Formats: sequence, C-alpha cells, structure tokens
Amino acid sequence: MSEQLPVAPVTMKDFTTENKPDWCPGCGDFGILNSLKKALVDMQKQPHEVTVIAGIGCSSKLPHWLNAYGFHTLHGRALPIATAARLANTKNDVIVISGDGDGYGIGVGHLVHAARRNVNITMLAHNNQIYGLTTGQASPTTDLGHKTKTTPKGNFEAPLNPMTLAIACGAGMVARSSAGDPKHLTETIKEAMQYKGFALIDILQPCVTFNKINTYAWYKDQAVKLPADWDPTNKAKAFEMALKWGHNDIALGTLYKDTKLPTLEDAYPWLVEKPLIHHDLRVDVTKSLHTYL
Ligand SMILES: Cc1ncc(C[n+]2csc(CCOP(=O)(O)OP(=O)(O)O)c2C)c(N)n1
Ligand code: SF4
Ligand SMILES: [Mg+2]
Repeated sequence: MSEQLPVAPVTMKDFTTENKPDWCPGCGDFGILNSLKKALVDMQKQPHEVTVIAGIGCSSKLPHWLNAYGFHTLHGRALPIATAARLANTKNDVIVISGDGDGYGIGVGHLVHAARRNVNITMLAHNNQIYGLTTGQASPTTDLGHKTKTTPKGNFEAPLNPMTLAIACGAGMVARSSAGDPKHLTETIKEAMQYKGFALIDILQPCVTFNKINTYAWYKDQAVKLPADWDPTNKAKAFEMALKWGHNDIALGTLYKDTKLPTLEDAYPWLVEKPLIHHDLRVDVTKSLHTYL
C-alpha cells in the first residue's frame, strides 16, 4: 500500500504570485484579493482546487495575482465560461471576478441566466460604480447626479439594482459586503463558496482614482450590517431590503439564501460523478441519436 505524504497546511503564501498587482495604491481591489486569499486559506483549499474566471476591467485582472487556475476572458463573458468550467469539473470551486461595468452592463444578460440556472459558482462583483480601467465613465450602478466623464452634467439614468435583479432572476444566494471590511468580506466569501448554488456577492469597492464620491468613508457612512436575527429565507423581505440604497440603508450581509433550490449540476448527475474528461464521449454512429439524449 502506498504511503500518504503529509499535506502541509495551506497559507496565504500558497495563493500569492511573484508579480504584484498594478492597481492604484489604495484601490478597493486589494482588499478583495486579500479577503479571497484569506477565505481560501481558512477553508484549506489547495490552489489546484480553485478556478478563477474574470471578464475585463481593473477588477478582472485579479486572476493574474492569485496562484490558482485562472482565465482572464472577454468583457462581460466570465459567467458562461465559468458555467462551462464548473460543469466540466464539479470537483473544482469556480469563482467569477467581475466589475459593475463587466457584470452588470455588457454581461448582465449572463447574470440573468446564471442566476435562473442556479449554477454552483460564486460571483464577486467589484462594484465601484464607475468604469475604472477606461478612466472614469458612468457605469450601470453610477448614482443619479454623479458627474463623470460621460455624464458631465450629472448622471440622469437611474442606476441598476443588482441585488433585486439577482433575487428576481432566481439566484440561490444574494449578499453584499465591502472591500473596506475585510473580516465581513472573508466570512461572506466562505459562506458563498460553501453554498450549493449561484451566489452573488455585490462588493462595495472604492475606485480611489476615478470615483471621488463613493469613497471608503462614504460607504462606511451609508452601509449597515443586517440585524443578527435576519431571516435570509424570506424572499419578499430580502427583496424589500435589497431595494434600499442610502444613508444607513445599504445592507451588508446575506440578504437572501435558499438552501433547497436545485442547482444546474443536479440535472447532470453523470457530470457530478466524475469530471467530463473521464467520460467516454465517442459517438457510436450505429446507435440512434436518442441514446445520447
Ligand atoms: C467588448 C468590449 N467593449 C468595451 C471594452 C472597453 N472596456 C474595458 S473595461 C471596461 C469597463 C470596466 O469597468 P468595470 O467592469 O466596472 O471594471 P473596473 O475597471 O471598474 O474594475 C470597458 C468599457 C472592452 N474591453 N471590450
Ligand atoms: S482606476 Fe480605480 S478601480 Fe482601477 S485600479 Fe485604480 S483605483 Fe482601482
Ligand atoms: Mg467598475
């Protein structure tokens, strides 16, 4: 019998790359990367057990600086690729990294379908309410009246509410956290990764260079933690809470969670049994097509 080699405990160093992030000093993305690493270490995940799929944006550069499997895809297209990655190997934890432009703008159609399919992945939406990478244009979550490069007289388009959208589309878990509260964010990421289904974490993330309104101080002043006795299974109450935005009204925590909702992979038990690569996918032309359906 072969002897099992002892496995050394996973540390932050195991998830740290040689290259350092090129985000602006003080950017909220640093706090999100650190909280993600801490969550993975707390859960004692091995780097090879984790796949991080990102779109395009400052936030979406994160996979370059996390020592795990990673794919920096196309603007708005992380979710379909993440869905495929998860179905191809359900033993792998799949995390999506997205921005408010990437995930709630160009990629919002994919959010709708990932939510309704309840794909077993965790989406971290770095919501800085601006297009950071392209130097400060209004995004779908830019507040009304906010003056940006594309809204010089102030934004007159009502912002999209990602929380109500995700709940309405059938997401299994919908939470909000903050890059400025690493402890809360780490715990929320762990909860989302342990959740069996689609978990969206909308993360308040200051862009210190191009958003001078929604700063660390602004979010700290506006955000408030959900009460300790909050019941996340009450969908109507979660929706009501998700509608709120403003002073002492931006709720941090898990607004909604349905632990009984079937996930997409529940419909494909043969994929859960073993990864796609270990299946015999050869097609026998003598058999009727119906044999394969
Ligand atoms: C198809 C396509 N359209 C537009 C762009 C230009 N572009 C790159 S990132 C970006 C927006 C980034 O904003 P966000 O997703 O909020 O990420 P952040 O930089 O704020 O983290 C845009 C419009 C692109 N790369 N590809
Ligand atoms: S432009 Fe904004 S979002 Fe991008 S790295 Fe700088 S501070 Fe962060
Ligand atoms: Mg953004």
